[in-house]
Amino acid sequence: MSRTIIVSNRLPTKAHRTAEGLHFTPSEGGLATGLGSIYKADDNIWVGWPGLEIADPAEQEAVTAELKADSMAPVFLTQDEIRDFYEGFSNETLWPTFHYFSQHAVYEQTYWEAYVSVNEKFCQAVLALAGPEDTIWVHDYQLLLLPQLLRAARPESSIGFFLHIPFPSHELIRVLPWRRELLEGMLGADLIGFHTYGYMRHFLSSVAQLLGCPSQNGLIEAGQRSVLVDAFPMGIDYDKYAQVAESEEARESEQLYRDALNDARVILSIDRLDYTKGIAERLRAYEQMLRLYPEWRERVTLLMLVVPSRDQVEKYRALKVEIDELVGRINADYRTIGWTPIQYFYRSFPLEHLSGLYRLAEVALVTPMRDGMNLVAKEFIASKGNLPGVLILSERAGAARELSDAIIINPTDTRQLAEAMHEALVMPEDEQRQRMSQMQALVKEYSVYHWVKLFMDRLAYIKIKQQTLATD
Ligand code: GDG
Repeated sequence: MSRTIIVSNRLPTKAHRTAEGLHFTPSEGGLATGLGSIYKADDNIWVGWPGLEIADPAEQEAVTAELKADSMAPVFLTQDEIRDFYEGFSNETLWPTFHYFSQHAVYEQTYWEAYVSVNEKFCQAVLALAGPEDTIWVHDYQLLLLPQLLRAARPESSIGFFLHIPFPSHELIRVLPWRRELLEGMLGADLIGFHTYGYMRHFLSSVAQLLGCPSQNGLIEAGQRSVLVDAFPMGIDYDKYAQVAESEEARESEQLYRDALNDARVILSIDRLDYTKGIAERLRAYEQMLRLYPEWRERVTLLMLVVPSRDQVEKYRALKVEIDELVGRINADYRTIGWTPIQYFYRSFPLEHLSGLYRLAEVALVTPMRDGMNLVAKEFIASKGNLPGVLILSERAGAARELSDAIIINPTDTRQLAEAMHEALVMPEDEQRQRMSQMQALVKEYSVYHWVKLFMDRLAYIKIKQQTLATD
């Protein structure tokens, strides 16, 4: 029987070390919940790193047994691999380059070597589990070499690859010293998926310009093989978010915040700590809004959650300091005895709590500089039910291609963003509801389940098509 093997850098569960030993909690994020629908079905397996160094062989064995019971297979990374492959090449080379922050990118041969060897390590882990009939679905920028490594070992296998971050213009890709190896690595897949047609076009042009591989209608001629490239905008588990928002816990936490904020209007901002998310720019725009429209002082609060992320990487530490200082200064300049302009939390919240905040907020600010998709925008919409609310969305988030009923802004245009906040706060309720229900219909229909099915159907289609092309 054929199975699906999902491979991503992180498993959908995270290991934590406490005085009592290791324990596991679910990872945050859409990938884990979305693919949860398929990886637990049948004999499917999820291969990935449990998010922590586990060096002791006896402990590794125990963890492997525990995760196996939950259809997961761990890949253990050493401290050096975590530093050079994960923090290094993945997060200091590829992440900034693919998000148009080339000025932050580090080009370091030892990082590259670790990236190659960890991709090989993942390859061995997958080969140990996957039979020739199994479908292998590789995820994201940490594993760009894996499709080709698997292809070399299993020429006939069904291999899919999905990139969760933007694919930038070939002008950025060509800057990378290892651009050829990275593109060839991806081309080992039968199907390569992106969130938007824009990313897909950039990929096709990189492959044409840098590898000389032509394509037609998304079908690339890569040597003897045909590789299909397509756009699959990722969705969320709509019903889950809609249900949690109706729960007792979500309503309680909504009320708790409403009372504590003295019924002020709430603008919500939720992100992982990342320079791509436009957090500092958003704060400056909020300050400008308070300056331009002083009538909102004492009547509106910016509720800002920043989830700690990659805090071993220097750029992230510097960003944290910048945000701390900006929040401190804006609060000091504008606060009154009964009002704090920005309520800032640097931590992760449980889902029910998050859901309460989605319910509470009248305006959600999703204003990244660059973002593959952005699931927070979709979660806000799914959580709103019949409540009004306005989404302010950056034109540089993948989600902007679908959510045209949001107020779409350019995140570097501080003035435009400040005006958009005011516009959102004064938008008539009828208009809010109309825009919201249109976005809800779309997010509900194109859920994560739909996304998985579409990808799997296309992968099955290209395998059949390859056979007909080969016999023609
Ligand atoms: C990458 C791409 C693409 C956040 N804070 C808490 C929490 N979250 C959850 C959100 C959401 C997820 O984390 C963040 O997803 P995003 O899509 O917004 O962003 P990335 O983490 O950068 O994800 C992105 C995505 O992959 C999928 O392809 O959309 O563009 O960068 O689900 O709800 N969850 C909990 N507590 C928090 O405090 N429980």
